Amino acid sequence: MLNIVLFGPPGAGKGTQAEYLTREYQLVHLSTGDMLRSEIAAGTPLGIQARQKMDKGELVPDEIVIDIIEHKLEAGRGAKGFIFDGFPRTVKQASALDELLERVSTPVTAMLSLEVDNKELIMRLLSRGKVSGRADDQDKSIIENRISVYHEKTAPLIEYYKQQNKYFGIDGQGSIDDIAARLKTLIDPQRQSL
Ligand code: B4P
Repeated sequence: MLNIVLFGPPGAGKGTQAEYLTREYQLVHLSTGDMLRSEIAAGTPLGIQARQKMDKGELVPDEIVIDIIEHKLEAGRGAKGFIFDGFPRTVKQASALDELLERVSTPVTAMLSLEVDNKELIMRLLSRGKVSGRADDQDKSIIENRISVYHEKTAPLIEYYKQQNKYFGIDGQGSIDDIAARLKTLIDPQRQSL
């Protein structure tokens, strides 16, 4: 199986590029952000709990997202592989993912980290906020909090995957097509060696 962790700060282009990779390699796209927003839209107890965190730019508790991913992995049995978009975001989530994948005898193939400078991230998110209606994209101080949460809790995963020889950094600035081509150049050799 081809299992890609698509990584990067908020607004790096994870969701955008995941759509392309899902089509290109016929993978199952698992976006924890999208899943949590569906729970919010449905008004479930989980959604109400998640919203309190997301609207402030904080991470949703590990237990909640790990549980969601576990169910989705079970539902995706028989897939060619998965794109993990926005998951894992903490070391606890990363080790839970390793354990969950071990159960189905398939590891993470590669962690692809989109690198974008803060000024560009803020600009992209504020501009998405004008059309998305997402509360976490409309306020500069919430966006800045998301970026600092990324540096504090999520960026340490770069070291986690470096230790497994699975980390690949990619320039996440430029046109969406150019970045997709950069990702493909990295993924194709990984895929051939599976
Ligand atoms: P997510 O839904 O994962 O979203 P994101 O970090 O905002 O951004 P993403 O990186 O996918 O956006 P994209 O660049 O595609 O998370 C939202 C919240 O959910 C988190 O803050 C957290 O509270 C919670 N959450 C989610 N997963 C969690 C987890 N595992 N644990 C705990 N909490 C979790 O898009 C950004 C914009 O940039 C778009 O408008 C896009 O069109 C534009 N763009 C993309 N590429 C571009 C390019 N090359 N040039 C110009 N613009 C570009």
